[in-house]
Amino acid sequence: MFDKIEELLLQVRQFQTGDKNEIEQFRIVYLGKKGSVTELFEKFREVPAEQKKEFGQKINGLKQAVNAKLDELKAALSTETIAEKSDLTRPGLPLELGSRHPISIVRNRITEIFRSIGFAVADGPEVEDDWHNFTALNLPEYHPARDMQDTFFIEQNPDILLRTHTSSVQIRYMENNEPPMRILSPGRVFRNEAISSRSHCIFHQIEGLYIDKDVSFADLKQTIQYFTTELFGKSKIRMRPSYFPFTEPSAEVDVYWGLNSETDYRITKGTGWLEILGCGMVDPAVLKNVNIDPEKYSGYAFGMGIERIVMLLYQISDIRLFFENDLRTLEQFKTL
Ligand code: 2U9
Repeated sequence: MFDKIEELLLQVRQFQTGDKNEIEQFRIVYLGKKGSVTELFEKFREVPAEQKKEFGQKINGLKQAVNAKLDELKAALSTETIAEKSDLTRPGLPLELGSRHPISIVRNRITEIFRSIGFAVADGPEVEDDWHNFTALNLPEYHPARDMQDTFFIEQNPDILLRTHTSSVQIRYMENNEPPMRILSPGRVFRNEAISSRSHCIFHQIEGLYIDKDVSFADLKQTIQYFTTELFGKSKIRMRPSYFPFTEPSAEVDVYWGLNSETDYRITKGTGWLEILGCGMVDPAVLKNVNIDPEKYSGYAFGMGIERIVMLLYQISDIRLFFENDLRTLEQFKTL
C-alpha cells in the first residue's frame, strides 16, 4: 500500500502537459469520484490502527502533490495563451479625445478678445463675504439681491454667501492694486432662482473693469464695439440708459443682429436687436470704498452672462443642457 502511494507520487510529479483537456483528465484520474487518491482515502478505514497516522500523512501528501501539479499546469497554460493570443507589437487602444464645454469655448474666445487689448484675467473666491459681494459695490441694505430669496447664504451675522456676480473679484483686485488697471473676471456665480429653460441657479459671467486717469464713456463704447465686432462680426450697437447700483451712468448694450433669416426674427423678436451686456462708468462711491480717489481716477465696467451668448451663438434653446453633462450634447462641440 505504501509502495503504491510512492509510485503514484512519482507519477504525479513527473506528469507534464500543455493541453487543457489532459489537465482535466489528470484531475479526474486522481481526485475524481473513482480517482486513485479518492480510493486511498476510502481505504483509510481498513488500515490497522498502528499504521493510520503514517498512512494519513502519506495520502494527504499525495493529494497536496496532485493539487500543486494542477496549479502549476494551469498557470503555465494561462501564460501560454496570453502570449499566444496577444500581439505585443500592436499599438494600444486609442484614447477617446474629449472636448471643451461650450461655456469654456466661448469664455476663452471672449477672454482672448479682451486680452488682445490689454485686459488681464483676475480670479477670486466663489464663497464671499457681504463686503465684497454687496457693500463695497454700493448695493444698499434694502436691495432685493440681499434677500434670502435671491442669494444663497452659507452663514449669517456676519453674512457669508455664494457670490451673485463676479464683481466681488474686481473689488478684491482694486483693494490690492494701484491704477491703471484693466481686468476681466470670468467665473461661476450663484442665484437662488427657479430652474427653467432660460434660468438656472448656477451660471457664468464675464465682467470687465478699466480704471485709469481720464477714462470716458466714449472709451467704454469703443471697447464694447470692438468686442461685438470680434465676437459676432457685428459692429452696429446701441446703448440704452439703465441702472446698476455700482455704475453711474449705466447702459444696456444691444447688437444689431439683422433680420436676414427666420431665426433672426425669432431671436430678436422681430426687432433685429439683441441685448448682450450691461455696462457703465464705475460709481465714485465704489472707487471710494476701495480707496481710489474718484477725483483723480475714473473707470468703466461691463458684465455679461456667458450662457446667454453661447445659446445665441450655437442656437441652444435650454440653459439646463449646460449643466446636465450629457455626452450626447457635449460631444457636438468636439471639433470646435
Ligand atoms: C465693479 C464695478 C462695476 C459690472 C457690471 C453689469 C453692468 C451687468 C449683468 C449682465 C447679465 C449681470 O450676468 S448678468 O445677469 N451685468 O449688466 N455688470 S456693469 O460692473 C462693475 C463691476 C465691478 C467694481
